Amino acid sequence: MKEFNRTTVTSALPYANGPVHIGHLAGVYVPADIYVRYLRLKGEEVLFVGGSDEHGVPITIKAKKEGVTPQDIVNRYHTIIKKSFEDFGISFDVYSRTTSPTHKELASDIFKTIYEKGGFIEQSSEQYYDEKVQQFLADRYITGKCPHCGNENAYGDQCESCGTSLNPTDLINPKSAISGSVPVMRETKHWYLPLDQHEAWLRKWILEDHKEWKPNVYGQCKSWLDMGLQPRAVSRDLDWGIPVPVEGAEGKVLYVWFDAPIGYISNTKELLPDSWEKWWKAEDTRLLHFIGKDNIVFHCIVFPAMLKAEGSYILPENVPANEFLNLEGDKISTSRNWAVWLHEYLEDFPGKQDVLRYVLTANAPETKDNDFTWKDFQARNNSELVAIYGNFINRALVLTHKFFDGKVPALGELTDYDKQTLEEFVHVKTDVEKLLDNFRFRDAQKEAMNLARIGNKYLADTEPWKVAKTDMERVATIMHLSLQIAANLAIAFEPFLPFSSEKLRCMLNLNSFDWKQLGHTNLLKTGDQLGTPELLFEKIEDITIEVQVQKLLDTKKANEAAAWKANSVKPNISFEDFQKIDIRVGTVLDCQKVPKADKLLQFRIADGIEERTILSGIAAYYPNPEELIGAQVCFIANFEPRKLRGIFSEGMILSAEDADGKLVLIQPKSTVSNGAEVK
Ligand code: B3M
Ligand code: ZN
Repeated sequence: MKEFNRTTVTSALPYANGPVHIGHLAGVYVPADIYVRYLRLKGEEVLFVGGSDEHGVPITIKAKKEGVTPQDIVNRYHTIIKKSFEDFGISFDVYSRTTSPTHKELASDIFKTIYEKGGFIEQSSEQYYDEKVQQFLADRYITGKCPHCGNENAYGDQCESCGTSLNPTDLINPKSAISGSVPVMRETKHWYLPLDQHEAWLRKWILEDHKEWKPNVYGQCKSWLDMGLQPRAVSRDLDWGIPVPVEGAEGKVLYVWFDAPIGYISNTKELLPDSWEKWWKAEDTRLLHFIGKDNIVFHCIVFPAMLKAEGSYILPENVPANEFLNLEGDKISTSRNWAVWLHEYLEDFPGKQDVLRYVLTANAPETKDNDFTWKDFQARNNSELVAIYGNFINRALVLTHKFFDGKVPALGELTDYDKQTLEEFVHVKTDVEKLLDNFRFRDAQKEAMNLARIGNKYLADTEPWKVAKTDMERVATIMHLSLQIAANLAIAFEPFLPFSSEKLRCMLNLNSFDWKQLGHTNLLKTGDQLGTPELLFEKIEDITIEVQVQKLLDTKKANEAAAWKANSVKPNISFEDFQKIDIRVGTVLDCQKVPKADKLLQFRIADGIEERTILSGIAAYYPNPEELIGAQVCFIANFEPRKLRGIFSEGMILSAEDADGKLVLIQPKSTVSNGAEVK
């Protein structure tokens, strides 16, 4: 076993192209924060690094859509994200960004070092190029028809309709999303990290030396390694990013996944310009990456290969990646607005950061994807935080104020039941520790809650409010022990529920506490004066939850409507195409049902020259067809005549179809002459 003297904890750098939601918090930031707070309480040397990931194509696409610069976009979201993390008590030592000068310089330097050591290979390949705007096209900037499902708006990297991963060359009729023109193939040169050359040491390092990694992480690495590693391009033809710092690389930037993980290091350097290296280069530093499962390959294979190629950095000791959190049974999605956004949560539940932290940890997607539901949120708040933890603390404090003027009463003789209770709770420290050391945060939090359960049961069983009528000495002992348990709870819950622990610390008038004290019964001294009791948690009513559920239902409705609209938009046509259709106005001379065809109406139309018959499938929506006589309608005059039910139909009458399938005739608002052209 290696000996470590300090720990560098990183948590994935969120893309600064949108706010953060509960999925981010549950998968990465809350677990990382719990772990860091735990180490700090133990008095260990620890550094918690975060920051925003501000490069990459999606940011440029968003900027283009809004007509602003990518820098505007990242400035906006960096501020929002940073504030959300502060609001939720994610206790970063530094939260910076990958557009900082320190980062640009360090990422550049690391690239140069690897380059000079011969750690890259250069390769040319053919890629789509937009001649109109003279630019190579990132995969996301190419759209076309999906070869699998026929969706006309698939992207060069993925079809969002059927979910298939694509290469730009898979698309049928590819088009540049920038100019709309048809892209051409053009040769371009890029730098590749030859992962194949790193495969041997990576295999040993992960598969043999790190068998202790979580099964989901280890398993994913193993399957990547077993498939065989390929060289990966670390540069892109793009104008947003860090320029590739070698000659002949004009117009090329570092691939976002090359520069982003270096952000961990540069943010450390920005915070500690003189001592950053010990956090990244000293052999007695333990490096941990907290991430979501989609980032595993980058943190376990690509980034370590980069660091190894550079030569002077340590490698991660562990990468406790989580699976995903779903929301009410559906995948969280930024583009579909299917999320609980942290800034919105705080508007609706001010001061209730710990409730969300608690629920997200209780449901943490540690070993498999998990689901967040508002009902569960309410239940955990009301029947765990309020009914167990909050209730115990409230009773312990209120009774002490009532019977002993808020002073810690003296401990008398212990009964067997007291001793039994004490025995139960001295384990807590070891139990919680063991779980936290293994990144099992949900079970660790459960143990902390068990401590509150013990306290609650102790008060319920000993009933000091009854004993007070006969034996105040006994009440003193009960309250003394209860207060010690309360003080233990403040410590045990600090990593999980920092706001509540701080509140409790004030109520107990404790100066400070540390992890070592956990499991002891001398945290408060007889005669100590307590602070004013306040409620730690409050009940959440049904109506509050219904509002949240309704909000999601509204989102779902809006999404369905949007999908309906998007699906029905056909590929563009030219003006010439449009001119081929001859749409005219005519007056209905006669209109009746077609016998034995319940959908069809037979129209006799005055078309400006003569009369014609047209059949239309709208009978269901016009139950009294004779009422249409005299009305004007629009019809396609050059629609190929065809026979329906033995009747010759010469044209097509236009109607609009509503979201529910209902058809409504298209009619001019005021009378025009028959035969008038619609254009
Ligand atoms: N920004 C991806 C993500 O948010 C990426 C993580 C970078 S960590 C160096 O999923
Ligand atoms: Zn598809």
